[in-house]
Order: sequence, then C-alpha cells, then structure tokens
Amino acid sequence: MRMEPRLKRIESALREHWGRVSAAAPPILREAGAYSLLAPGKRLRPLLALLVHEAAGGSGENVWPAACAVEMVHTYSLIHDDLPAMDNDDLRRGRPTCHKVFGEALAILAGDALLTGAFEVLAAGYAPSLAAVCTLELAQAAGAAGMVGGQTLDLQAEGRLLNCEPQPPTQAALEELHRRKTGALIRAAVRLGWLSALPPEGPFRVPDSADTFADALGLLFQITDDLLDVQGSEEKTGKRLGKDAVRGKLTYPGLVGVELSRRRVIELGQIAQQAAAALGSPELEQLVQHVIVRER
Ligand code: GRG
Repeated sequence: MRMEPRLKRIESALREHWGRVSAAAPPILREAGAYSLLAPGKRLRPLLALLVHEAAGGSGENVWPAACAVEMVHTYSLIHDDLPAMDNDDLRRGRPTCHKVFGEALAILAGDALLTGAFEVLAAGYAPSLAAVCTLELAQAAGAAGMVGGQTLDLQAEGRLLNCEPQPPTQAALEELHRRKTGALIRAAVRLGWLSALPPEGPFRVPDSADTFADALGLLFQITDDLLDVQGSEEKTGKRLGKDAVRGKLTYPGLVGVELSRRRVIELGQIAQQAAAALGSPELEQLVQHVIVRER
C-alpha cells in the first residue's frame, strides 16, 4: 500500500486551504505562513487523519479541512516553539526557521494566522454540527489543557519560566506532559479523521480503539523523537550518554535511561498495533512501524 499519492494530495490540500484563508492577507504574511506550512514536514498528522478517515469508511473527499486544520495548528506550534523566547532554533524542516527569514514579529503573526486560520478552515469546510464538533475537539487539543498546557509544563519543569527552578518530574508526570504537548494534537488528528467520515448530522461517536491507538502512538512518537535526539548527541560526542542524554532538555531517556525508554517504545508499539488491527487498518499498523524505526 503506497503512501506517496496520499502525501501528494496532502500537499495540494495544504496549499489550497492556506491559499483560501490567506487570500485577503498582506502578501508578506501569506508568504511567511506558506514558507513554514509548505516546508517539507513528515505530514504525520494529516496522514493519520486520512488513514483513520479511510478506516472509518470515508471516501477521502471530506477529510481535507480536518487534515489541513491539524497541520496548520502543528505548524503554528513549531514556529512559536522555535522563537528566541522558547527554543531559539535556527533550523526547522531542513530550512532556516520562520523568524530567521521573516523576523520575530512576522513569525509570531504567521503562527497566529495559521492557528486562527485552522478554525476558519473547519468552520468553512463542514456543515454546522460537524464543524462545531471538530472545532471543539481541536480547540481542546491545542489549548490550555492540551498542547499549550503541555508546553507550559515543559518550560516550567526545565526552569525556563520566570522565577521558577528546574524540577525534574516523575516518569508518570513526564508521560502526562508529553500526552498534552505532543499527544493531544495527534489524538485530535485521529478523532477528526474519524469524525469527518461520519454523516454530517451525526451521531458523532469515535470508537475507543481509535483513542487507544492515538494515545499510544502520541507517546510513542515523543519517546522515539527523544531517542533520536540521544542518538544524534551520541554520534556528535562519540560518548554513550545514558541518563545524561541531551543535557538541559527534559527528555524521556534523560529521565529513565535509554533502555527503559526502548522498552516503553516496544510496549506502546504493541498497544498501537493492536488498536490499529481492531480498526481494521493495515495502513495504520504500517504507520506505527514507520514511527518506531524512522530516522527523523
Ligand atoms: C509553542 C504552543 C507551543 C507549543 C509547542 C509541539 C511543540 C509544542 C513543540 C515542538 C517541540 C518539539 C520538537 C517536540 C518534539 C516532538 C515534535 C512535536 C516534533 C515535531 O513534530 P514532527 O516531527 O515535525 O511531526 P514535522 O516537521 O515532520 O511536521
């Protein structure tokens, strides 16, 4: 089963939806948003939405507002996360970060426009009841109790908020942080993918196996991302880092060690694979495997 045609379709849907919501925007803002949104990302979240939509019996036609809205929120979070006030990164998706190219003020505004644009895409793309359900799901996932909350807990634990000392969390607290920071949006991609395959008048029920799948995959994705960081640091320094992995950053292997992290990946991979099988989707099973063995 091939992913390339789906990935191509995702690129054109992103271009189309951003083009629509930014049509009346100042050209420089439109350009800054496009620069980050259309940069070569993995497209994990829209791909998840699409595959789950297909598993729910959807034809693919109705998934695009959901798939694009989630990727727009994800891109906004990356732009803001890269800013000097947060991670101060120079590179993203293999290119200079948005603020390096357009300056901090415009990068903040491009992030803001992508975030608000995502909700416009949902409101304009679906019949009122489905739009309301999807909007609520995405707002909860992206907001204070979800991704923004997770980012806050992360900065707080690392002692990077004003007047707060670094405070390493327990393993359970770190998993909760990751569930919010990265997991919530992955869960939203899965749930919106399913919801977009339902009749627009409802009922709007998502099966438990979809949530189980999303929760396991979200945490799995973050731990494997941390493990890839460790691997990168070990290659750079030529040293085995173990628990000291990725100094100064709060990571799963940094807290519990590389071996326990790898074991947790296997455990979560099995949960996600079983849930994908329960959803009747070999494509989702394959995606789990891909997340586990990816190189970046
Ligand atoms: C600034 C509100 C706000 C939130 C930031 C998601 C996030 C929260 C920050 C990103 C920091 C980071 C690098 C987290 C590790 C896991 C992760 C989300 C990586 C980036 O996602 P990918 O790998 O990126 O799916 P691409 O570019 O492939 O889409």
